[in-house]
Amino acid sequence: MSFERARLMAIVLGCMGVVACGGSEPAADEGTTCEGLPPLELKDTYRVGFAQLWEDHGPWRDANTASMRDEALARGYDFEFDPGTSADPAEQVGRMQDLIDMKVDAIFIAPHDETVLAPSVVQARRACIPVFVVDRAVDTQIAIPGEDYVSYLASDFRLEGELAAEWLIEATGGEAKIIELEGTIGSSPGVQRKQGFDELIADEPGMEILVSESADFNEEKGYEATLRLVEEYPDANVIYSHNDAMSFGVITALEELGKVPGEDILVVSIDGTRKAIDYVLEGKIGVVVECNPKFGPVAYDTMLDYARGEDVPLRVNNVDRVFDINNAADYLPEAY
Ligand code: GYE
Repeated sequence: MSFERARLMAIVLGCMGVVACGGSEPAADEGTTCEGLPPLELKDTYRVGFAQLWEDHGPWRDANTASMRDEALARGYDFEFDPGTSADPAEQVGRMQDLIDMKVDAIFIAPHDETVLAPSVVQARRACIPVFVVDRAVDTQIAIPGEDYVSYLASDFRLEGELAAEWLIEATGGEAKIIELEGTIGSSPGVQRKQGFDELIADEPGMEILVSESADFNEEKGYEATLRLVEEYPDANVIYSHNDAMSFGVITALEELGKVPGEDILVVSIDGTRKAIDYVLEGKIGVVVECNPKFGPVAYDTMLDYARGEDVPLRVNNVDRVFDINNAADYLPEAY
C-alpha cells in the first residue's frame, strides 16, 4: 500500500493518521499481529528491506547505502530499497509502509527524524516484522527498544564530539574562539555531537564557543553559514562542523573570503570521507573524527544472531577513529 493510500484508509477509518491507526487497524498481513518482538526464522536467505533517510546523498549516505546493499547481495539476500525523493520525514514513513506491505523478513531503518519515524517501527513490529534501527536513533518513548525493535546499531555520537574537542584542546593549547555548525536539529548525531564537544570545551577557560547554529548536515548550508558567521565573528579561529559535507562548504566559503583554512581558521570535522581526508593531507582540515558508515556486515550478523535465538544487545556500537596529518594517509585506501 502506498503512503497516500495508507493515509486515506486512516482518514476513512476515522483515525488521527496512519500512526494512530496502528493499534486498531489490522496489520498488512490480515490476522497476524505481534505484541512483542516478532520471531525470525533461521534460513539460508532473507528478503531484507532498508528504509534509508533521504538527504542530499553525500558520500557518507551513499557509502552507507552501498554497504547495506553490497553486503546483502554478497550473502545472497534480496534487498528491497527505494531511495526516496524528499527530505520530508512523511515520505520515509510511506517507504516504511511499503516495506511492511511487502512483508519483508526484516527491516533496517535509518530514521530521518527520531519522533516522526518511531510509530512506523511500532507498525512494523505489529505486522510481525523484526526491525533493526541503524545510524540515527528513534524516539524510545514511542518505539521501545527490545519490544518494538531488536537493536540499535550506531556510532557513539557523543564520543565523536568529545574526540573532536580533545583533539582541538591539544592542538590549540586550550585557546580557541569557535564557530560551531550543528547537524540537523533533532537528529541524534546533531544533538549528541554538540553535547560531547560543548561539555569538554566548557571546562577549558581559554576556549569559547562564539556561536552555534544548525547547517543541517548540508554542504550548501554550511557554505552560506560560514560566509555570514565569519564576517559576524571576525575573532573566530576555529570552525567545528558536525559532518564532512558541511565542512566542504566551510572550505569553499573560507577560500572565497580570502582566508587560508588550516592557517587563519582551523577546521574540525566528523565522518571520514575521501575528500575530507584529502583536505587533511593538504592541511585545510585539522582533524576528521571517523563516523563509520559501513554497517552492512554488523547489521546482518546481528540479524542472524537474533534468528539463532542468541542474546542480541539493545545497542551495538561502531568503533570510530581519529584522523589528522599523522595518520590520514594510512586510512586513505579505506576512505569513501
Ligand atoms: O555524519 C552525516 C550524515 O547520521 C551519522 O548523517 C550520520 C550523519 C553523518 O549526513 O554525514
